[in-house]
Amino acid sequence: MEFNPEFIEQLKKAKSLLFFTGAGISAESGISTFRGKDGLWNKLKPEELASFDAFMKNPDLVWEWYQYRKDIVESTEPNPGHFAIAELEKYYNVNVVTQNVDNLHARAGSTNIEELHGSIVRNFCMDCNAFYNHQEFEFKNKVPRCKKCNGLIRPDVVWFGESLRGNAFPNGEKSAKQCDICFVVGTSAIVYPAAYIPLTAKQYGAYVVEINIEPTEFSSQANLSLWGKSGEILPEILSLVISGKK
Ligand code: BV8
Ligand code: ZN
Repeated sequence: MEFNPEFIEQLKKAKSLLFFTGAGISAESGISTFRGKDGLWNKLKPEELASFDAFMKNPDLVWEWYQYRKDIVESTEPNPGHFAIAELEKYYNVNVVTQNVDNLHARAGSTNIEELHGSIVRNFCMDCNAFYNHQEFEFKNKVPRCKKCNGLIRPDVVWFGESLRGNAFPNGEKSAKQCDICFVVGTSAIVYPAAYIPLTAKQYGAYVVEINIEPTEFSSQANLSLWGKSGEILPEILSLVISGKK
């Protein structure tokens, strides 16, 4: 891929990069996206399963769905897109702010990661907040109970209508305000408040680069859109940097 001179110039003078990622960066790892043609949300409406009410109405069904997704996630590997971002830490101060719950950025070796919507490999008790991480539970289709208080155990993901937990969003905002280049990778950027992150980066003067296989609602906000698969484009950007054209 030929990169435009302005982008190469921006890469040369940049010190800190922000990668705001969505399901598209994990598509090449075999994890289906949400809104793509075989997307998760084509088969069912988000609020039907990814919401607190759905869990209260039928905890076993919601638990089984997350165990099914967790098994897929654990049987896949990060792809060259994830690895390129981790590798760029050798040349820049890199922050990853992701909507993905698949833990693949961490498995690829990225160190500064904010998981805005949590992680599918972590679980906690809804009553006493005891954590149950990376554990195999007896039944995949029966919601487990807390050993301490017998409360329901749920996946540590943010459901629709729930506010984001911990400092992931404020930390993400901070990185957005400080970055020189903000890469918006594999996301339709329509879920809020996550989608405020790249808008904040733009507002604070970052050079915004979208990487997607097709235009999105965010495309008009980007300084540059690179059309194609993130698992192919990100390694090319890495080799551009390594080949000293930095
Ligand atoms: C909340 C975890 C506060 C669970 C997820 C303001 C305006 C409008 C609506 C709202 C608003 N504020 C709040 C809302 C409601 C809602 C919302 O935003 N709804 C949307 C649908 C309009 N937001 C919330 O509910 C949030 N909470 O606001 O709470 C509050 C609290 C109390 C009372 C009032 C307010 C919580 C939202 C978090 C929900 N949890 N995930 C789980 O995973 O099960 S969201 C989930 O869906 C993902 O995390 C992600 O965020 C989103 C999916 O989006 P993408 O990742 O972008 O995936 P998508 O498939 O859409 O796109 C993939 C892209 O990749 C495509 O563009 C495709 O072309 C591209 N692609 C594909 N292959 C490749 C590729 N690109 C490159 N390479 C490839 N190979
Ligand atoms: Zn408990």
